[in-house]
Amino acid sequence: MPIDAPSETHRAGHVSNADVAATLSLMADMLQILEANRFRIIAFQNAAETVRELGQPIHAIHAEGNLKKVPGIGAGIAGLITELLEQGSVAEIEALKEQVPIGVVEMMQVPDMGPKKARRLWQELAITSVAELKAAAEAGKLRSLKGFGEKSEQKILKGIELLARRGDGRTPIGVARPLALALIAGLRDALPGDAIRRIETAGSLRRWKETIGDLDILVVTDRPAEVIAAFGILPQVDEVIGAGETKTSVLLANGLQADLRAVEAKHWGAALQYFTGSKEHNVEVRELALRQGWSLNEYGLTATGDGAAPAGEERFFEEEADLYRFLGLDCPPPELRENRGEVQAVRDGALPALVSLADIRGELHGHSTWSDGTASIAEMAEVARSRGYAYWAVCDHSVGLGMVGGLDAERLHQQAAEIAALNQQWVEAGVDFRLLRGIEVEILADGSLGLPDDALAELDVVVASIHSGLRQDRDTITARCLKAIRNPHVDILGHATGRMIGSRPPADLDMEQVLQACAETGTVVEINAHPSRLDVNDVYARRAVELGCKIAINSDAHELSGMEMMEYGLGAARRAWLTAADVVNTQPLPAMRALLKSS
Ligand code: DGT
Ligand code: CA
Ligand code: CA
Ligand code: ZN
Repeated sequence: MPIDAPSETHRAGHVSNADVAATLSLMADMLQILEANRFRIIAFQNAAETVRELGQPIHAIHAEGNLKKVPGIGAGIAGLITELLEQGSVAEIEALKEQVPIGVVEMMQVPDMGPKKARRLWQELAITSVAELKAAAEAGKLRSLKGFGEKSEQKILKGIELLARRGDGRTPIGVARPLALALIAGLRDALPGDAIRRIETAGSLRRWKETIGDLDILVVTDRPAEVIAAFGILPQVDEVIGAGETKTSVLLANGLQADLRAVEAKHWGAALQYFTGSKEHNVEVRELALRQGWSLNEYGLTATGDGAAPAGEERFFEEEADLYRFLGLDCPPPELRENRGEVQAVRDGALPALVSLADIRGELHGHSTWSDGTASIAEMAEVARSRGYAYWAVCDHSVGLGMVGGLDAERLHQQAAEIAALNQQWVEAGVDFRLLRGIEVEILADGSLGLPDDALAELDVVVASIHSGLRQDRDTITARCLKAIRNPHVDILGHATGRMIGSRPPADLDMEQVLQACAETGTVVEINAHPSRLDVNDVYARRAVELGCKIAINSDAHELSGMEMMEYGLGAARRAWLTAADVVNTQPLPAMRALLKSS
């Protein structure tokens, strides 16, 4: 927060969505430790998640008087957010901080700790921080507490170590997904062919969230003991932290936890539904079920007696879709299950037909050895063709990007000759594939571009992006970006925020202004599919389309395997509710070209 905040309203503008979400989460945590009303706790948890993923600045929503219209934010929480935005703090939270030491809240982050244990350690042993907890466990002081023993002391120490090792505790999907697929393949290899009847990932991975807390794998087997034993000795597994008859939890070498659950075939539908989540989605579905007289859990439905079926009667589902159908709902794609309106849509039969890999006809951003790529244009084109694409835009870096030997106007001309020769071959051979001439032009510190307009004017596709000066202040970097968007030759805004998941925060852009400018000028917004970028993210992509923008999903490939990252971009696009019509590179070449601003 700036020290020289000029006015109350300006200062309020600097309370970010992340700040508000963190405050709401803190509130939920403190209420949990104080054993407050469960529904109040859930309300704060849900509101925190909603705010964290909002596509618009919350202070803008507040300024328009629309806080209470945000789904999941009731009058009470809206009042609290208002207080935070206007005063910079919330009286109720300040009062709670007097009651619960902040260190006790932090203790809840230790795996397996939870509010109940944290409360007891605080109340009964006067432990008020993670550091004190560690010291007490090392000194063997926890075992004096009823229900705690030497084993739980070791577990807590292990948990504290893990907490330090894994930072915020979440793993980028680009790391987690290959690990999950390797675990599943390894398990299949290790067991006789008929041991595993079904196996699938659930949880956030199945929903294609950009970061993964832990892996959830479900399996149908007649031999759970064998499967659980085999899972624990897979090469990726570092340590088994819990094994029961139908469930085991392991830690992988990188600190990621994986939970494997064996379920019966008749429970598969309900189990997959339950463990796919999200928790927020499940809460809504459970409520719908209850209204029809059924209580829903991970095994199936049980009649409450309030509906047509007699109390206690059970229903099981081999398929997830059967469960939804029984409740009169369409089965929502996992990517939508975030309680962002999908429950209403499945009730109304109004689910969108989400874009999928089969819709993708080409890519509009990728690199070759002409800049920092590792493969030639011809080699990259071969991969694009083998993926069934009809076009691939050669978009190497322009000059203006310090470290890379970027292209100037002269080298761009030389490159044009190589591209024309390749295209000529395909024309002659009657092959329906074309390379497009493009550039990834650098948006310089002042918003001018790395190449002059006349050089850009010759090209089929211009992607403009920022690679340096990402820490400019909000007004400067927003103005810089807007200037590039307003250039008539710029077709696509590349990886807009510049974030690297888990290592570099997004630039402090006013994304609402940026996306509005894209909509006004017809500039396509990129979802950069690389799993460490996923930029723009799902929330901004959805907002972009709401504002009238088109989207391009590009893998930004720098090597032959780079185009395989497309699936992560599709995950983000699907989480953004995008259909093929929202995405320019689902169109055949002439139609795609017509959608570009410079066409
Ligand atoms: P993560 O692991 O933090 O990336 O996120 P998830 O969604 O994979 O969450 P996780 O692993 O804690 O649980 C997997 C799913 O199990 C979750 O999405 C929904 C379901 N689930 C877990 N705990 C609860 C719960 O307390 N209530 C309900 N309704 N569902 C739950
Ligand atoms: Ca999980
Ligand atoms: Ca889990
Ligand atoms: Zn690039």
